[in-house]
Amino acid sequence: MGDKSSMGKVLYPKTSPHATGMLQVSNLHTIFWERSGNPSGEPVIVIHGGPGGGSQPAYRQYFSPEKFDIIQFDQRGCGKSTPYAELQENNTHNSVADIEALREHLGLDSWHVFGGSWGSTLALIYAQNHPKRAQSLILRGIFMCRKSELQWFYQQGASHVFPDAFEPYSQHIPVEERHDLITAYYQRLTHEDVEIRRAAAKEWTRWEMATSRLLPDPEYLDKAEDLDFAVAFARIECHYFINGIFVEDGHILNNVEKIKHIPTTIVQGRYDMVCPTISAWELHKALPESKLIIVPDAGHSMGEPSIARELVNATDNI
Ligand code: STX
Repeated sequence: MGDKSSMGKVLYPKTSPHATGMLQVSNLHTIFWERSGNPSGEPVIVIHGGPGGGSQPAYRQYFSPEKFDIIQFDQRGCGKSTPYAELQENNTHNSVADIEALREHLGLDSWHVFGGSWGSTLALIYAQNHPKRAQSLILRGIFMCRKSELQWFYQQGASHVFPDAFEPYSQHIPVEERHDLITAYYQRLTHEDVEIRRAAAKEWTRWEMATSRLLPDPEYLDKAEDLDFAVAFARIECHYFINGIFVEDGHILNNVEKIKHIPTTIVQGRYDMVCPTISAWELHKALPESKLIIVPDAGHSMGEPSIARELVNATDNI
């Protein structure tokens, strides 16, 4: 596909991790981490999306393997972290603490922080809590997880642009519950019947995959068919969202002063339906020294060539 060959030109070659590990972060949770690139390069922590999306081998390819010591991990309950899809003790505060625990475990003093979508949410909250630890922020598809953003994507807004993809997502829920789809999905994603959980996870995940790119990619849609991925992704996302990500609405902008001094680059696809450009714009306005790049021909995904090009450009020029 055209997409893939142009991604090949944009990204660094595939690499493998030179170290991996499991870090116990509580009595219940253990998180998977990996390290690739140059062990004495500039450290960068890659924060994945969802929450519940997991780390990906391709995320390494956004960084020069000579320049960077590339670290990624699976947040609680997803990827290779255990227990799988666990919601107990799984919240934003624990995730921030896990990033600190990993930094200390690896013996690093500070690092660059890279994250897209929910990865941008968590990167921002992490930096606000530990501003001395974040040398820079590279953020993509800004998601501040406010009620307005959740309403837009999971209830009404994106539905006006993608009514076809929205139909199976909304119709999975009986009419009398459709006024609050996040709550209706939460009930099903946490249901005792595994088949009910899996069916809901598939529709929830399909909706997000179908809307993540300017030009649809069938392979990306198949992620929703991978129920091991979909169950963790949908359950963990929905759990965080029904709890307002465990902070007050507007938390990131309310605390923006704390990160004003950190060099910040924001890469945002103009036609991002999952995390519309208004959030990137508001963040940029609140961080006047940040660099905002609005990519004219892209949606939400970092797998889109024009987004990838800007991200690689940003990491090359850190
Ligand atoms: N969730 C947005 C998000 O963080 C509202 C996200 N969307 N898709 C992903 O993450 C994956 C790429 C991890 C599947």
